[in-house]
Parts: sequence; structure tokens; C-alpha cells
Amino acid sequence: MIYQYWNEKFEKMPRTELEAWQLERLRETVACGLRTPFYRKRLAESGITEARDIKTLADLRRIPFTTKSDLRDGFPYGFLAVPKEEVIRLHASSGTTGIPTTIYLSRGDIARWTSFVARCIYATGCDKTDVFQNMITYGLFTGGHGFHAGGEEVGMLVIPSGPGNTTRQFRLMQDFGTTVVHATPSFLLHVESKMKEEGVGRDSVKLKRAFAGAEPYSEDTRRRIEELLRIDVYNSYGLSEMNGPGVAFECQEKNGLHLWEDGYIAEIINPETLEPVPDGERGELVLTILCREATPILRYRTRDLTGFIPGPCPCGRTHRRLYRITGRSDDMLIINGVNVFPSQIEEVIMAMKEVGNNYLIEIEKDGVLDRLTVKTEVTAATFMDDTRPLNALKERIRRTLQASITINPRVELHESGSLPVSEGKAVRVRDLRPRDV
Ligand code: DLL
Repeated sequence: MIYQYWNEKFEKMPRTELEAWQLERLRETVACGLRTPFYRKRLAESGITEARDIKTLADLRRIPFTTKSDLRDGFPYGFLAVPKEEVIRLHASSGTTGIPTTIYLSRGDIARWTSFVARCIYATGCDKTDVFQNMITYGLFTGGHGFHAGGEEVGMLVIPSGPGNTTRQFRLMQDFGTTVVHATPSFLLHVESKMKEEGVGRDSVKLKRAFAGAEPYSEDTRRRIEELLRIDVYNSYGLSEMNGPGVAFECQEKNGLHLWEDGYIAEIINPETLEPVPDGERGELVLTILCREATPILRYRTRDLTGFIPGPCPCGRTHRRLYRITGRSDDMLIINGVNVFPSQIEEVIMAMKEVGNNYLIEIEKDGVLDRLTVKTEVTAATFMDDTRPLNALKERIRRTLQASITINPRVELHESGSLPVSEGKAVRVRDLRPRDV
């Protein structure tokens, strides 16, 4: 196989040099952190008051973990390390409550992020001759903008189609000769079934590759998409707290995701004991970002379960590879690529006085896409034979939920006392999607 490197010096950097680079960047990131109210306090508690207190990479472990709830507590500006006029963009993702996790980026931060995404795209064999249809959400979500900029950096022709409307997607593919797409794996499966349904022949499009991520999927699902669409599918991992896509990506070997260690320091810990686990074993991924000045985040507990694949990759990159992410150590749900915490749903429905005490969140497959149903009991006083007010209530719950979680749920109202009550801990979520990861 012929491999191509976007930034050969860094991608193939010997480990000792890579680690020296990491130490230098870590000090710089700690210096940025010390400019934020949150880390000034947090780091001082561990005896770190200046960047020089970090002497070796092992000193990283003196720094306490940062969690999603820390980010929420620091909302809106507790993690901002540069003057506001240096910030040119923000992105946000779901928090466990209505408060989003917000990340600010300077011009330099966006340039660095973009070059990591370009590196990912190029590692799959794409180049400026490609036509790239970015079928993922833009807006506050990082997926659309991140890949858009990365694709342009590589020099591809970027079609900012966003998700949805498969008929228009096919039209764009045919009119402009799209060779590579970016989507969630579930949307790719949906695209395939719509192609059949709408009679769009495989040979009428020039697709060769797809980047698929933002939600967990199995090796079997990858293979299925590859066979059905006759393309190569590359796994793409990232999270908004760490910029978004561009954190870890598969090379042409398609055997694990290279985590860009010049931009991130990764640790795998046991989520119970919080102790590191050896290479080859699975645990929770903890990340420190080294390439961002506006919102430095140190030792972030991603809650994603994975591990380091031992041994080098034939592609020659020295950056370690992660196993496919198999799940999370918290209760975050990913529904058609959108992150949702059960607590966000609870917050909305419990604020309505007509809603009773019990509710149930169900996620199922509807064809290849996910479908969310929120079942709530109504108070005894509300449940009347007249369906009009009930329909209005249902619609109000649906609209308010959609505004909060950005997913359009089905809402079912149930008579008080009719939803199952568990004897132990309440079971509020039934994820009925087949688990093949
Ligand atoms: O999903 C960033 C992204 C955009 C990644 C486009 C890849 C492609 P968030 O919305 O903050 O950011 O969600 C991050 O999604 O912590 C994982 O739980 C999950 N996730 C992302 N990529 C993968 C993947 C974007 N390839 C959360 N496999 C992460 C499994 C993934 N889970």
C-alpha cells in the first residue's frame, strides 16, 4: 500500500521527540489554564501555580481530572483563557442539563484544528482531486464546520450539503461527481436504503469513500456499509470538548484510530479506580488538549470506553491507535448522532405541571435510523376523556423537548399509575436498539 502523509514530520515523529513536544505543549497548556478562574483554583490545590511546576510528562498525573459537570459549572466564561476579543467562534454540545458545554476558539485554534482534520482526511488517501459532500450537521455541532474546513485545507471541492433530504443528496452526488462523503454511520445506512427506494443506481454516482463517526458502530456495520455502497468507510472519532472531529482517525489500514498525540495526550483509566490501565486493556479515555489556547482543558474524562492497541501500525505513523469506541461509562445516549442525557428530558417534562411522576424513554430502530419515544404519565387531574387538551399537551411536550434536545421525539401520554414501576432503582431508559458493538 502507498501511504500519504499530510504532515510527515509530525505523523512519523519518533516517540522520544513526540514526547518532548508533548511536554513543551503541556507546559504551554497549563500556562493557558492558569489564566482561567477554574484552573487557577484547581491547579493551585495540587501545588501547581506556574507552568514550570510541570517538569516531566509524569507530572500530568498531579493534575486533577476535569469533568463535564466542571465545564457546566464554569459556564459561560470560567474556562476562557484569552481576552474575549481574541475568540472568533464557539461550539456547544449537550450538557447533562440545559446548560451546554461551550468551547471557544481563537483564530490560531481553528487553524490548528483544521490541520488535524486535513491530516485525517489525507490519511485515507483523499486529495485535492476529490469532491467531498459533507452530509453532517453544521451549526453548533462541530462535525460540519470541522470537516468543511479540513476538506478545503486538503483542497477538495467541498459541498456543504448538511444532513437530511436524501433526494437532494443524490442529485448533488450525481451533478458534481461526489467521491467522498461524511456522515454518521446510521445516516449512511439510511442513504443506502433510500438509494434503492428511489431507484438511484450505484453506478450513477462516483462514491469511493466515507468518513463515519459521531456515534458508536460496530465492525459489522462498517462492513455492511462498505459492501452495500461499495466504498471504503473510515472511522472518525472526536468530541466537542476536544475541538470535535480530528482527534483520532483511521488510516488506510482501517485497524484502529490513530490518536494525534502532538495535539492530545491520551490516558486510559479504570473508570472505577481511576488508575491507569495497561496497553491492550480497555478503560475510559482521558484527554488533554495541547493545541488550543482559548479553552484549555486538562485531563478531561471523556467517558468513552476504548484502549490502546499494542504495537506499531504498518502505515509508519508513530501515533498510538485506539480500539473502536464500544460505549460510555455514563448514561449519555447518542440518538442519530445527537448526544442526549436522560436528565435533559427529565428536566423538560418535570417542569410541566400536567405531567405525572413516572416517565420512560425508549429508543428503537425505525429502519436504519433511531427513534426516540418519550412516554409520560399525566396527573390524575389531567387525564380526561376529552382528547383535545391531551393532544395539545402532547404537542407542547414534543415541541419543548425538540427545542431542548434538537431531536423530534414521539410523545405518548399514559394514565397516572400505568407505566411500569421498578422495585429497585427506577428504570427510565429502555434502549431497544440491537447492540452489535
Ligand atoms: O460527535 C464530534 C464528531 C463529529 C466526531 C463528527 C466524529 C465525526 P460530540 O457531539 O461532542 O462531538 O459527541 C462526542 O460522540 O464522546 C463519543 O461518545 C461519541 N463519538 C464520536 N465519534 C465516535 C466514534 C462529536 N467514531 C461523543 N465512535 C464522544 C463512537 C463516537 N463514538
